Amino acid sequence: ESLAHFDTFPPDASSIASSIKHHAEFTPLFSPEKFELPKAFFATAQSVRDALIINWNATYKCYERSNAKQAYYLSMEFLQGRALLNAIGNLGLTGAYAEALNKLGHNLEKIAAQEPDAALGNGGLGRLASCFLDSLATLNYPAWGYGLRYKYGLFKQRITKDGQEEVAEDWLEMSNPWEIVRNDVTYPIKFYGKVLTDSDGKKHWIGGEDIKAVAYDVPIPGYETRTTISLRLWSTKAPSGDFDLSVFNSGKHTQAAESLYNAEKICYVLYPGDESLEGKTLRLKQQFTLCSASLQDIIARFERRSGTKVNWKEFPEKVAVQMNDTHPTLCIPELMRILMDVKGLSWNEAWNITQRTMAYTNHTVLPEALEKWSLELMQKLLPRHVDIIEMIDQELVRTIVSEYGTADSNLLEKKLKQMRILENVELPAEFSDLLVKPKKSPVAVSTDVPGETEEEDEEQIEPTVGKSKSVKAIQGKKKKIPEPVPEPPKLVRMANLCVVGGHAVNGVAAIHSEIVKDEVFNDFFQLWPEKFQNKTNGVTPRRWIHFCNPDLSKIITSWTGSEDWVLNTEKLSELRKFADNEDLQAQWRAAKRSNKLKVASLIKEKTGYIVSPDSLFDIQVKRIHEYKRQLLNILGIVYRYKMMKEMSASERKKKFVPRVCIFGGKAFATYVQAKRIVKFITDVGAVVNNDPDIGDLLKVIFVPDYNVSVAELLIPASELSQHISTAGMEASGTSNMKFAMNGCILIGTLDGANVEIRQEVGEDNFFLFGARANEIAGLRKERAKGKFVPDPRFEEVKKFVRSGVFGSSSYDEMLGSLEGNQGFGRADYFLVGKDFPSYIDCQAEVDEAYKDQKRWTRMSIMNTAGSYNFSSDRTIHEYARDIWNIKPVELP
Ligand code: DL6
Repeated sequence: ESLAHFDTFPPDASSIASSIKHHAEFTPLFSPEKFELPKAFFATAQSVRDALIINWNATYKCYERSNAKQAYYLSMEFLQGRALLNAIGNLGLTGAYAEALNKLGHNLEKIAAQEPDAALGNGGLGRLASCFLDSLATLNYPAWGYGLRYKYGLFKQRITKDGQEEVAEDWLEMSNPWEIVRNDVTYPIKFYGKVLTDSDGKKHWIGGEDIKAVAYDVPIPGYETRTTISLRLWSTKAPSGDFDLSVFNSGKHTQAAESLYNAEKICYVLYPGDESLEGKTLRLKQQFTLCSASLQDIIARFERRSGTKVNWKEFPEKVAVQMNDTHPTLCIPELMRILMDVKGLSWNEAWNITQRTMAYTNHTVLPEALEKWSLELMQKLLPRHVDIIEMIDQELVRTIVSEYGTADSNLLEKKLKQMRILENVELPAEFSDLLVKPKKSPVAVSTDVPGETEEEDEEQIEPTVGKSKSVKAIQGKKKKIPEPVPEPPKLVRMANLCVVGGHAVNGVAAIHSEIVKDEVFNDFFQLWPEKFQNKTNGVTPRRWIHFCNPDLSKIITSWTGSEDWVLNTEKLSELRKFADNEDLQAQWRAAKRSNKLKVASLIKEKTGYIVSPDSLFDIQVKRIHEYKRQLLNILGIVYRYKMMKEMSASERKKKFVPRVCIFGGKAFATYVQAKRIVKFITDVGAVVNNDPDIGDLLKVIFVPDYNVSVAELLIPASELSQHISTAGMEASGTSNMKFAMNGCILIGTLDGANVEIRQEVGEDNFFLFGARANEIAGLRKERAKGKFVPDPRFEEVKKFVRSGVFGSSSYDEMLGSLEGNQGFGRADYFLVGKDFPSYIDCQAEVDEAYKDQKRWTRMSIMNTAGSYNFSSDRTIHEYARDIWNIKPVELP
């Protein structure tokens, strides 16, 4: 094996120092005369990459030889964050790198801070994918991640007096030291064109637009193992020869480069705005690029490893593909297409292989994530895939008809309506007589008032992220003027296709998986109960305790007797027996305080506010969304502030503990209501933080540009964290797991993984409030009937806001969504008003508990101890055993 520029391997500090010096000199990224921070970061990263490549090559070689079954995790999002400290931590080289950098006049922490976050994801779903990669490598599972290499990651968030502003995140500006472009790994990707059938009935997809996908590989090292797996990210290019030199020379420069731009723009941004047809087309092209390039790559590997005799039936014994939500659904028709049209298999053979290979994870019950694509658009862009999808739909119709018979045509109609992959599309001819057809009047007219029927109400009010339309849609009832009803759009339901085309469907927390079975896919569950599973999410304890909270990590190691807990988190539960030990408690509090000091400096640097490290640090960080209810949190804070103002100084000191309420999170650029909430939080902060009556008793901070690196600072410093979604709406949450691991106590509803966390950490160590998931539908109905009597404290708070305390800004639209009686739509879909009283009562209990620091520290220790089950290692073992059927392969 080559040792790159190291004298020894694993390298010692002096060998590392010479490797860093080598890269500073020979990696041509910066001017030669300087060795300042950016250059030192790059040279360090290049040196770490050398170490990773040594293990990476060994891993490739070993997998090629063993030809074991591999899992492929396909995701449009990977939220990797920074790689440097994680990589040297996993390699066990942190001390050696710190020493080497000291020798060279640098400091590891400062060098690490130079790295931009790789933010190729939005939030939980993308970060989960990254945690899974860490666990897959650590546990020696043969696996690959596949995604897209977006030029611009998730936008940078600026907070101004007008609220959130989005700025492009040019994370590749200085190049990316971790990636290796594989110019020899490229695949053709086709769009548009037409399908021809030859005399043998074989289909040929021809013409159209051709581009190529190029592989960029990022090494993913496991912890305390040599296994280093790959995250392969696709970038897009025009095929060589597409630059039209004669057109360029004739002066039409833009036109000459048009096809280059058309190909490259596919990977420009994560989540291009999709209000326009162009935006939708681009997003569909992204999804298809991911699916097609990854499958061609997987198939090429399968064929190469099969040698001269390829047995396609064995494909599912060598390949497991996990679709991370519905975004990679096109894998199903694409695998069918390749197997039939390129490899010559029959429909039945291809379908059998596809179903046994594919599996789907559902991450949300919100309708916007159950993607539906316009059939018309898909037909234009991917005509052969639509043929295949239509065939799958027909087969499904046959199955439904044979399952439910034709005797009860109402039942059959209902089942077909709910289960078909194609929506608003006529039944295939052979079935068209089965159902009674509605008589068509020449001009169909609607006399419905939007929002009048239960069903429509639900549809209308659920805000669709990224669609400012949702706000308009809830503005008041229209008059009863008959309107011509346009033909409903023909759609492809991607989630239904996933359920039909795969062998496993899983939710991401116990309660969520039950909702998936009982509600979202109930019809499918009745038909194929064996497909449905739960895989409660997890997070990697390496990044989320060991590396981000070294002080706590040392304490855990010393009280559990070894560092074993990093790989076997069950060991964390041993802390329970020391929860009341005074020495442990003192060390525990000291670690928390030192983490709080770091956050206090971060807050000062980012916002200018000064906060006291002796206050309770109360944190809510996540995407801004109405169902996550940042509005409940901030209205609770406003209530606290109002009470404080009404009390004497001594009364308020007695009643309340000093708190720093920290928010962080990004609102989707076109999600108007979420942006209003961001602005409101900063407006409240501007008043409260400058109120001399209040001082340190209450501070409200919005940390701008929340990302993985900010989370790594905030979570270790947290004492209370908020997971307060309307019950039944948060699929799992994963930050709740990270907070609990770091000894933070959760306040939350019985939603997502909160339910399981509360069971594990103990009811006494969790602040529970709010309506339960099974009550929500009933409460909404009651609310709609005007039966809800709001708590007077909720009314007072809204009145207080409207009185102008927080500025002249009108908060009518924001507050109107909680009332529904002012032309802003139906009342309080997310039940903020309903849960408000139990929330503020629960917050009062938090104050009481915090006053007793012994009790609080005990609760904190019990949270870390009870978090052992939420390691992504546990989750990955379950996927490997129950869905992928893969086994670890240890490197020699
Ligand atoms: O499973 C990861 C994560 C969950 O923890 C969150 O509860 C859930 O909201 C999130 N889902 C999405 C769905 N987006 N889409 N599509 O991000 O997944």
